[in-house]
Amino acid sequence: MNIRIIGVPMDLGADRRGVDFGASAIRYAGLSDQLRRLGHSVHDIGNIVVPQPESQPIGNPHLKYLDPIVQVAEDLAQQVADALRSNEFPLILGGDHSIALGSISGVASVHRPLGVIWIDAHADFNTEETTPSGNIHGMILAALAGLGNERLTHVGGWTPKLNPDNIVVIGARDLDPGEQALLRAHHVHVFTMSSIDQYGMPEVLRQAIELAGRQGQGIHLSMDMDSMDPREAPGVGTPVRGGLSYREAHLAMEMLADSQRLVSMDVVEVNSILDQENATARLAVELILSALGKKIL
Ligand code: Z70
Ligand code: MN
Ligand code: MN
Ligand code: MN
Repeated sequence: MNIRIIGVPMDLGADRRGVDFGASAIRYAGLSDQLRRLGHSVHDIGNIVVPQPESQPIGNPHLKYLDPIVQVAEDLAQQVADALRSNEFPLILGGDHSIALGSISGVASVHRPLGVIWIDAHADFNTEETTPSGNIHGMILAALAGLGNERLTHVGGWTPKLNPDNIVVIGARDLDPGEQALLRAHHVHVFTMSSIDQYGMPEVLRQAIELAGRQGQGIHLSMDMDSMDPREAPGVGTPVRGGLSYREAHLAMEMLADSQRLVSMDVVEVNSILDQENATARLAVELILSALGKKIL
């Protein structure tokens, strides 16, 4: 496979500074070399330009840094669509989760309909009405489903990018009240940590691949590293106890690789200021390798 790596040093969508180093930290952990060792060809185009928060007005407190976030999303969407048209698999390194607005808008402009598997402690399904924080990284999945502020929903000039029936959230354990109501109203498939404990990761992934790819379409994987248990991934902006184990996450990646349905992937929320000896970035590399075909035997 030909892989195009796109870094997005974005931290305008979240409160904690430090996720903007995530892409560098993942590269430093040896991503390209190890992908090449797996037999892939790797084309790293470097980082997209993202404005620094200090240089930007916050704007509407319910939609903090809306203007620059939308601007980066437009730019990233073009880059991702260009990669796909050049027969390259887009691997996007965050940055906070607001970058998925651009990555998924770009993928969905080429692969329509598109399924999404969103592995996250959160569902990122708030709107400007329900957000408790005003942080746009908590609104991205809703925006891709066509809900919320028009500037967020209309990246690339069209909406919606996703049908909620092809959206699957895995690992959720921290949802806001208004967000829960929206997830229910729009019938998003959510496998909480309780579902994973009850049915086990193999059954959850089997159903997730079936639901996200019901019409035989491609699947985008959006991997928020805060889905992991904080013991495995201390370097995230919002650690939430009771997350995925190392083995559950690897199994999920391996089952996605086996499904041969992945068309693109992003890895977000690695916060290298809060990390311990780059452990979270190194874990991100291991998970990427499993998702892109690394086998034990
Ligand atoms: C909360 C909000 C969030 C990630 C935190 C948190 C959202 N639901 N997402 N960390 N990745 O502010 O909307
Ligand atoms: Mn936040
Ligand atoms: Mn997220
Ligand atoms: Mn999260």
